[in-house]
Amino acid sequence: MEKTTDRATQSMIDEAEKRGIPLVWDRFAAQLPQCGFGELGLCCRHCMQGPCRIDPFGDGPQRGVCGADRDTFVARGLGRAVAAGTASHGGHARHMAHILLKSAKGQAPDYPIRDEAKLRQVATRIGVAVEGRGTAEIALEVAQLAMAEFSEKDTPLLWAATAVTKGRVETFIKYGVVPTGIDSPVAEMMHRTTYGVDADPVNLLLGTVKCALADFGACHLATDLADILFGTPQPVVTKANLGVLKKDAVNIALHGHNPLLSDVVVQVSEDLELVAAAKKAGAPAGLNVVGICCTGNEIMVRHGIPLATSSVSQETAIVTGVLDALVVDYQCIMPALASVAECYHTKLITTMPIAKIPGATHMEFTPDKARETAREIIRTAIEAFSRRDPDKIRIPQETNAAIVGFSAEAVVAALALVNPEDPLKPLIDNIVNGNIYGICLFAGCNTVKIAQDANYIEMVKRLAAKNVLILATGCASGAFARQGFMTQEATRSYAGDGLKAVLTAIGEAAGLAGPLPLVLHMGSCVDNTRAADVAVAVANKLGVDLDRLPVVASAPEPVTEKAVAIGTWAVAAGLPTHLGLAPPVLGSKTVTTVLTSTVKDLFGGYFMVEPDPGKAADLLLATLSSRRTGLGLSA
Ligand code: BF8
Ligand code: SF4
Repeated sequence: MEKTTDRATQSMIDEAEKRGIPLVWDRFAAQLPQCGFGELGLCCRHCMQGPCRIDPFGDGPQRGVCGADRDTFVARGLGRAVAAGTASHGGHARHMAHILLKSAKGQAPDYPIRDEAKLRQVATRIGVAVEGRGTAEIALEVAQLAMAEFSEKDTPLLWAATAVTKGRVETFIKYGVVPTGIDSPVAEMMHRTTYGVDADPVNLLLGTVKCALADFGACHLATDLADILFGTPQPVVTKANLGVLKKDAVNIALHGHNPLLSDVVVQVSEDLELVAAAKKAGAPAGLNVVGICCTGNEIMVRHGIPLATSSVSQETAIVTGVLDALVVDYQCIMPALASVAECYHTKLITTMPIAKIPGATHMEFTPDKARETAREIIRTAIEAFSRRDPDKIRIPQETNAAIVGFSAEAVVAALALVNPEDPLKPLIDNIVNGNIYGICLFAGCNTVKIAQDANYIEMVKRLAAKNVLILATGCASGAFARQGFMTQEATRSYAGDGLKAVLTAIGEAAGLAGPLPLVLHMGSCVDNTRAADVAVAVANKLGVDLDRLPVVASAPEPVTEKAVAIGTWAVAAGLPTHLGLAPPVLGSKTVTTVLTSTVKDLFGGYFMVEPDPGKAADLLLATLSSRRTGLGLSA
């Protein structure tokens, strides 16, 4: 099977094979055939009377030892996946809230408030008074409210309820899925899925939606607070793919999710003393900071830091032989990085107390010593540089330019250049007249089960040709950046005439001397809420709810439990959501039917699973067409 569509990644796979270094694809091959029970969601290990399995063909056992049936198995499994995803985004968000609180109290000098406008905007949205108040005072109240989101309250989660349409809130109340905390739905899901609690698949699925809406709140909170502390992304030109690593520089890759450490490393990497130290160590180009995965996206959209690679291909950054330090925080970090790093001089550095890896060096990050830790990390990288083995250097030359940094604010600002009085009007007019047929948000990962980027490339070409405006986050963004779809050339080559005209009008107004890029990079996975913000603004302006908009989502190469949580809130938000791989639910017809069809009657959104990217694009186009018809627009 083809492993990747990317030449640079392929050359690193070949190099690793030559050196006898196993990568993710080799470990996957060693797992085949994977367990059919697990694939279908038909195994349960929730108590010690198990593990239990249900025979998918109906010959063997149809119930676990306790009597749970296939529907309960599958619904419980999905619920726990969403709970894990929510716990991850919740952990990330809580971390941000702690630092904002410290910052507001003057206890975190390394974290000043960099975006006062965003602070005031968020404060106003969540009902904090801003008139006549100073930054620290507002920040303190916002941070206190943020902290309060994590425990159980008797009011809806602020960061969810204030960030969706009124209609959505009513729908969520109607079906009893309003989260009143970020952590409590996670705990509740663990409770209701333990031995002998909830056995009703539909009840479990509604609990899953509630948990996913807590995930939405957590993601939104993380994005808002990151913008307040580090700045709201604005368009910036940068590069992506392994060719951003430099032979003549000390290369430091930042990998994981939370910008708390990575942003500070970027700031400190400009320290002239450290740059001089790198040069003195024999690296004439000084320090070269690059990103991997969502931490990479965070610093890419805020500071234009180039993205080396992402997701499934993360190990290949080490195989270049020039990665001096690989600094990780948490989530989506393969433990295998340690064994690959062992074959090279690369220093793998873990930084979070909850995310250590055997074989890595742990340099604990604490907010009161952020800059100090960042300096120490950079010095460690400089030291490692001197141990490079020249025989092992193989840097692929491929890079693509990428125009990134399209926060909701940046999108509105760009539109305001076309119509200052009413920025959303040009977007809505063009949706109405069909120049923009609809909007598709690409999110999620790259998986070892699909040739890397293949689905993204095929789908984006088909959708853009039919004038669908493309937004992207997370490793979907990584794929499009690496493959050259975040360029003006991509717009010229692949956009349909209507879309091209709109992107060109906005790009020219923005002084880009040409169109906006074909794919708008909105940020990391928590930043999917930026896309939701745009959709909510459009819905409010049109006076319809989200479940009627010609907006769809797709995770064509999904991997993680976080992606399952995000997909679930997208569905609850009313978006038809495509997955390129089925999660482990196919063992239950009931659950599968609820997720792909019944849920539509409740929330308007639903899941579609289609592995073939061409067919998936057609499916999304047909969905957009029926949404358009529903609004009385030309299909
Ligand atoms: O949160 S897209 S592989 S890096 S889970 Fe992970 Fe998937 Fe990438 Fe970002 Ni999102
Ligand atoms: Fe088996 Fe029930 Fe225990 Fe699951 S909870 S392992 S189905 S006995």
